[in-house]
Amino acid sequence: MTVFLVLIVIILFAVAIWQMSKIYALSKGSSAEDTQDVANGKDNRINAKLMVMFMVFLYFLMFYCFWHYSKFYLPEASSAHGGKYDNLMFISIALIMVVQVITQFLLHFFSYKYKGEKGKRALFYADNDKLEFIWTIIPVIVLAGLIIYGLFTWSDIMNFEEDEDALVVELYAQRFNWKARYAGEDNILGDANVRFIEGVNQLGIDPSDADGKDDVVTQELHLPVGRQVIFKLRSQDVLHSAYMPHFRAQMNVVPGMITQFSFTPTVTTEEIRETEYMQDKMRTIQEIRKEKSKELVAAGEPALDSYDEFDYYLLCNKICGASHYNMQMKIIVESQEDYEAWLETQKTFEASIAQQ
Ligand SMILES: [Cu+2]
Repeated sequence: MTVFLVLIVIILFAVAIWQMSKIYALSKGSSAEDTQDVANGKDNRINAKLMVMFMVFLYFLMFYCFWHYSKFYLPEASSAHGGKYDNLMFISIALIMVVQVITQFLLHFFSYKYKGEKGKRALFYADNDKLEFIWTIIPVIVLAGLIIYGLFTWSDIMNFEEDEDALVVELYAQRFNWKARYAGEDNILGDANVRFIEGVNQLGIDPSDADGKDDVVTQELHLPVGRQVIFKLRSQDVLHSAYMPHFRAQMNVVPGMITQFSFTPTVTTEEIRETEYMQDKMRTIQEIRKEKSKELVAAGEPALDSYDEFDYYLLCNKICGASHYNMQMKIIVESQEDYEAWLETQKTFEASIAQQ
């Protein structure tokens, strides 16, 4: 690979030198007859046609990408704010798309229409205030509108109001896993510091802080549907990023500080499994895995495990080291009752310290 890159650099360098020498020769002012470097009518016609072909290629590429990659779209958001986020994204893309289709056409079609021809001279046209005003004011209004709309959406999502019954959960990032800490009966997370990390106390909860005694540390993230969750994010080592794509949520996890994000889950794990989108997706994945298993078995290796049910996941979205790709935690959205029943089965911090 390195050899290949070095070769490309050398070739590009040689081309640059060659082109520069040509420019130098042209600048010496040799007469038009004794040089073949001045474009003639045929060259101009070829270049004009190439411009149009390039435009067609770009349009084709655009449609192909939409058609081919649209199957990778995320399903409808599973959080209350997700729809606003998706709207902003959709409007921005639609706008960019319309503008680029028009400007690409103008750029390439004009290069074709006004190609160099013998005897054709450019019209000297100094300026036109009205035209300049129009093509300045329209982008100003459209862009300002888009930016203001984006800012409102951002502050709507980020500057949330705390519901009275909001659930406080800490997400703790470590190379290369996540842990969740529930605040317990009092709904207050106990103080924590990296200096308290010892034995089972992997999150460094302050043993002398009464608020921390009923805290519950878990390996899975269970969320009650329809209830606001406030995430407090902490990292033990390097920069991580808590990414929950189905809930349209992402927040950096920064060592030495607590960041936060809040959303209200609206679709349970059971419900999203039932959707047509997810059923289709699972069928496709199973087919791919079946093919892959056949290949593996043919090569004398064990087949892949079966993969039957979709689950939400919390992923790390900052490259934090060798096993970054596998840094994930299962999220289960369920009814308030199921959530409480599950939490009952988990040990409090006090109990796990006593057991140690
Ligand atoms: Cu990470």
